[in-house]
Amino acid sequence: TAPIRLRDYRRPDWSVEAIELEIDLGIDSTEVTSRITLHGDPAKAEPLRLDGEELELLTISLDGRALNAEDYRYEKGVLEVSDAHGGSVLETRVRVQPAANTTLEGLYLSGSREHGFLLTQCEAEGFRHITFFPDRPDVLARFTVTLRADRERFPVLLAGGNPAGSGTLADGRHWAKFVDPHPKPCYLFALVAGRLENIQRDYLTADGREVKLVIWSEANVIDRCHYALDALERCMRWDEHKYGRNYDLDVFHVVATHDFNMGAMENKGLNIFNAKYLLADPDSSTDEEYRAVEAVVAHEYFHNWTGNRVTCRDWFQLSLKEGLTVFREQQFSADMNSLPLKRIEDVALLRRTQFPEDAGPLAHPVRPAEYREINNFYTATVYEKGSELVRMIAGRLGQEGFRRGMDLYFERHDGQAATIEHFLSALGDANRIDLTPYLAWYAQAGTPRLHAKGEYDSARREYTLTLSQQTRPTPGQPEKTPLPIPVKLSLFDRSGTMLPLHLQGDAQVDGTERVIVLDKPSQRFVFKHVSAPPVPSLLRGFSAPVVLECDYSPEELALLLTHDADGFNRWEAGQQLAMLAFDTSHDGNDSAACKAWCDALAALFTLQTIDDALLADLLTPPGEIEFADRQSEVDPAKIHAQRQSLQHRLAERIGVSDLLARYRLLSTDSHAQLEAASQAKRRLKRRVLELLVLLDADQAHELAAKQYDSASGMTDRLAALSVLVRTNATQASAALAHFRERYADNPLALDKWFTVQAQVPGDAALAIVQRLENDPAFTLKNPNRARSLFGAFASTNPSGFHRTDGAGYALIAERLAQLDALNPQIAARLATAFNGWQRLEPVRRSAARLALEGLAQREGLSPNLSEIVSNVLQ
Ligand code: HT7
Ligand code: ZN
Repeated sequence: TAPIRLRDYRRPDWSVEAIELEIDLGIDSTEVTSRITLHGDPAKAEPLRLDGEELELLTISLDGRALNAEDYRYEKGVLEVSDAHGGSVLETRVRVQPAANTTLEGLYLSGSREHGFLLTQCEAEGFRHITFFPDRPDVLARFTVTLRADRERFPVLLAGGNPAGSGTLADGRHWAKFVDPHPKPCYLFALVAGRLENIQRDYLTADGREVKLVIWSEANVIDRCHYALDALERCMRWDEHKYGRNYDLDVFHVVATHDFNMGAMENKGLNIFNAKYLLADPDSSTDEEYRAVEAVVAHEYFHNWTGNRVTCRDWFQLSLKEGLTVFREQQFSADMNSLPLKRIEDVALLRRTQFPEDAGPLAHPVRPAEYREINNFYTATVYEKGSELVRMIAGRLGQEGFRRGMDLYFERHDGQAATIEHFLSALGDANRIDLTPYLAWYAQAGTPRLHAKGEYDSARREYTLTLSQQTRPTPGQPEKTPLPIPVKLSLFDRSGTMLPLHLQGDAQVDGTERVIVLDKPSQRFVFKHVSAPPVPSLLRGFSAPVVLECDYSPEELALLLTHDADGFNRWEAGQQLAMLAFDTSHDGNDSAACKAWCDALAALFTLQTIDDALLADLLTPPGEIEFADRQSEVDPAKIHAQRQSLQHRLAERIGVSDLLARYRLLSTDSHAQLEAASQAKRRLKRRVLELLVLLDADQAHELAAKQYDSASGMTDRLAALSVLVRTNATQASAALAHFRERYADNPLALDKWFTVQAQVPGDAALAIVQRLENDPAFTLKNPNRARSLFGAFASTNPSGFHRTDGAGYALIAERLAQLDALNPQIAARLATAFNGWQRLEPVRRSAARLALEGLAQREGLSPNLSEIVSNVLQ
């Protein structure tokens, strides 16, 4: 298929003022009657063309007149109708088959035929699987929806908008009607029908609206929805306070399902969540999962303004809603928890997922110029890098300026389908600043390298910082332009004190931290009155999504690791130092960097003045994927071994007795509590155990087994299980068997059981995965379960997946083909695990190529999987 291009965008010839849907729900067969009131000028317009995929057309009429075969044509996903004009009402009746739909797009069944429920997923182009419509985000219509179904089988009927009546029908059936007063694109349509329980709460918005907040789930898990309801209330208040945004309907429904392709969906008034991001309880959720629930609830809620009230003109603008909403969620989570810890978590995620994407064959701009399958563009680049772009711009405007800009954005574009240009214009106009130079960030793929070189002139007491930037070519973009890169910085003296900054050209001293902007290939910045060679702390808080290259000495990095007041940069100095240690330690010889890293961390460990959670993060070197990202020829087994040896050095330097003493101290806490201090203790305790096992496996295994048995919450239990399983302890099998039985009826917990085993490092992993895929609880049909095993293996276990014999690749290629026949979206996403294969060492590289080429040649691959496989192979 030909790609769809941004530059070919045309306004729609036809729009839809209103749509009335009447849906007769059944598991095997559902009939959808749609009446759309058209708006358009047929004199100028192309004939009316509506999208519709695999719909069984039962009847069709225009302005009350049944159409004959010559009046319309339905083929290849398009319904063309000849005689429509502005004001025409087109009525169609179609049949769809929810139970047979394994793609989890459109209308489908979650759970079993007997007990499951029906639901929809329409973003990006799922509505065309339900009825005929111009399935594009710039067609906004008023939705009226009537649902009809058997009352016994489907006692709960929900759709987006406000409730507008319900009643009884003959033959045990009933109906419910919903009217959405806010025009919306069809990707925000949703319905849910089945046997569901709820918890609810009244909420009064700041502008005086009484809203019912209702969370729905299957009966057996409704008790695990309370945390999400609390989180929802928190984020609603926060959005009122921080952005002046109020909720705008009388009800807000949220529904949990175990069968979902992504994390959650922001359908207007009826959010639908992957249960993984809605359910939480201490017995089966880790601290990290609690935070994820809070974050995803907030993300979806924030979409009500950034995505729903102001939506996207076309799917190229996806980051307009996603990048901005990720940013808003990151701000919220930082406010609710800890700013530096959240920043560390987000930057680590960016480096693990987005940097490799930007450095390989799948690289694309935050606003792609073309796509074949839009579902393949819900990427780390659009989401995470997109958020970093908003953060840079927000930093440029300052807190008040950004709020002013956002207010203007909402004022100008409420009820519209907007573009990234609209967003930048509103932010810029509100602050009289030209933000158009930032558009280049949206258009250019690849991670810029920021090179920094400092020179000290003792005679003039000047420090000159030369910054330069370079972005490597990416597919289809051989040439790169310089971007505006805001660099937040401070200078430290050798005792670790921050220096006042006298930047040449500035009228006066500007504190001890400031932002300088590099917007040329190279620029010099001169700092005056500097009495001794300083240590620069650059890119503080990760002020731009770039790779910083700076020739720091180990001592300089150790100084920042010990003294930097910016928690993020402190962690960053440790990461850079660990990288240096990794690069310079060979054959068991400790380099100066390795020594400096271990010494600095051991000192911080002993001091006990640092927050437990931050200390846990400081004690964690970059992950294997991050190490691989810096190498031109990658040997994942070697990287794993080298990283292990680095951690071994650190453990030795701290010493068994200090580690043990700290472990015992941390074990005295009551572990089921959610308070930040308790969470921090659990995080550090896990890290200490992971270091201890490198020094004294037997003793650590005993402690882990005890921790597993006595754990009062999932965080401690899973940490212990993971240490036992990954280090092949004799106690592992008993713990695994216990876990398997204890959580037999809890799919989310069981997913963790699959994952922890799929992450066993090295060649042992493959046989484990092969055994587990034959477990009766394993199924490819459920995305969470498929991800918990194959996703964990292929995307998070490099030393397990990348075997020299290619058996990991062969297995995944085979399963991709099977998965593709069921659910192309999930198959395509899993296939991105092959990203970066071109940089593997030659033996693995040819094995990976063989597997990919074999997959590419298979008949009948979906457009989703074909696009990823062919792009990865480039
Ligand atoms: N906006 C939502 C995207 C989404 C999605 C996209 C493609 C296929 C299935 C999907 N489910 C949800 C999620 C979000 O970013 O909030
Ligand atoms: Zn989103």
